[in-house]
Amino acid sequence: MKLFILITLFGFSLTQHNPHFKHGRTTIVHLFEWRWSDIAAECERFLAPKGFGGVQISPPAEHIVLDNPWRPWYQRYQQTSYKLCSRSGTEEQLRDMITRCNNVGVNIYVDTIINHMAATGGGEGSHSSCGSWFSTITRDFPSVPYSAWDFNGHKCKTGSGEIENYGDAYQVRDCNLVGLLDLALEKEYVRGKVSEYMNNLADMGVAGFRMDACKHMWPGDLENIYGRLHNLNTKWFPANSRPFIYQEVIDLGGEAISYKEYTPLGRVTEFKFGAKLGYVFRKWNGEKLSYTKNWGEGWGFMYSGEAVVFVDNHDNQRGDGAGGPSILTFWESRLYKMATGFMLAHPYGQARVMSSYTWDRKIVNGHDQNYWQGPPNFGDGTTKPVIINQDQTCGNGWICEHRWRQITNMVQFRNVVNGQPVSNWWDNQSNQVAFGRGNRGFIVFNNDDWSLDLTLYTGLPAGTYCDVISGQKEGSSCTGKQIFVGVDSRAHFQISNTEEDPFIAIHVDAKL
Ligand code: AAO
Repeated sequence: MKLFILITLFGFSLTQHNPHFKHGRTTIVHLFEWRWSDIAAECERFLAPKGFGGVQISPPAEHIVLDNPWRPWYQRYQQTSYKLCSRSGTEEQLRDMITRCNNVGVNIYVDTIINHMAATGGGEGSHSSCGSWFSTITRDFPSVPYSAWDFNGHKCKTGSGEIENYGDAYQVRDCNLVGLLDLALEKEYVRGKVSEYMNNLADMGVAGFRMDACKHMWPGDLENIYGRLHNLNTKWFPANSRPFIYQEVIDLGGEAISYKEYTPLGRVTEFKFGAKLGYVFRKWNGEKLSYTKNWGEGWGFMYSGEAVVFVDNHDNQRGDGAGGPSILTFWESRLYKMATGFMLAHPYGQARVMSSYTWDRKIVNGHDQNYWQGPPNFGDGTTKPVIINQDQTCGNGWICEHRWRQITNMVQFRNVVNGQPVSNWWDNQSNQVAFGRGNRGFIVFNNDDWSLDLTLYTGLPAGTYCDVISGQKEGSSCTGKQIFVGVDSRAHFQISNTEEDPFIAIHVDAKL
């Protein structure tokens, strides 16, 4: 019996918690709404050389095309079939991207929508990305095919057919989420179709799946579907590798459904992480950076090995999908870089970096009127390519946070210190903190309104190190600050509160 429990715990479920990174890499970047051909190029020219572990891609399946509002990003969360042509490109381009990214050791994780199809208001016709006909009126999606039988209508007990109360687990799982036609995942036929879709992607070489809207699916249905998935393609992954599964469950507490129902099946998005981190760096609600001494489980987060963490995601960076006003985004770049630096320096959770595009932000009464705006496009709705400027930042409206030097270099920091515990913690009981990761790296933050000027024990071997925030190591010199670690492992740090980036990070791979 004990052996059986051990096998189920470690043999089956925990394998789906493993992202299968290569070459000691540690971090996922969400290239939100990028075209497949741009992602392929980015894997080769930037992500692999800089040490990114993988990319979360936007949903690749056929989706509705909406006119009102005009081509919103969220049309991709309303699928009309499992054909692989989307706003990001064709099936051939998708396959080419997966191959090229795998060939340089960068994994692909697919944003996967199996809870629902398009929404009730979607009408009928062929306004979908591969031109497939569908009807949300009669609930017909002949290109799958699904028909009315395959949806949950009858099971939902609310008058509107919608989720009306998040305190009722049955409504949340059996009714429509914002009008999205809810699939009957207990049906053998539906389970077969969604797993066929996922297996098609697994066979093409993806490393795993970001499972959308898991709160709205019964864990038993998910367990059944995950159990049908093929192992990863052995062209790029060791035999018997299970797909990495990370499930979107928004659990800030106070609802009927707990993240705990999902962690045995795969990892889960920890939404408390970004919300709390926002409070800490904004110094709202009396929060202080020094309170992060027990960051992680000590703050009521799920177990580190179960969590996927992020400062912001594609929903809450626009003010939706949980997190609230504390969420930091590229719009507040100074605090955002610090918060992302903190996430990447700290060992808690599987980190995901957001990479965004800009939109005409217009906040009225706390709501962004242009929440819906799709990626940079040519006016006819086709997505503009990502262009790379002289200074390695992106153009054409793409923000590319992952290319900001401070963030890229912290992704490398995380690789260099991987496996090392937090060590040599120091704080001033306010908003100045420092900590190391064993004898591999050390970071110092000053989020107070006064300067930091002191000598700290780093745990690092003696030598001259390049700060990877103000610059980096290039050849045999530093382009930014230099930090001298003495034979006693102590070093002097000076950070003015008025600096562009009031933090310093050093690691053994950036030693002269
Ligand atoms: C669009 C329109 C809708 C329209 C619909 C159909 O916006 O008005 O009815 O089309 O025509 C995306 C977009 C949606 C879009 C949809 C379909 O975000 O705007 O709808 O595509 O095109 C819930 C779910 C969660 C979901 C989140 C957005 O639980 O799974 O809503 N996220 C994923 C994706 C997302 C996508 C979908 C799912 C659908 O990441 O991009 O939608 O595929 C509470 C609950 C949460 C709930 C939020 C809703 O959160 O706990 O479970 O998330 O409410 O905002 C405090 C609370 C916190 C609460 C939060 C509310 O912080 O503590 O618990 O407030 O913000």
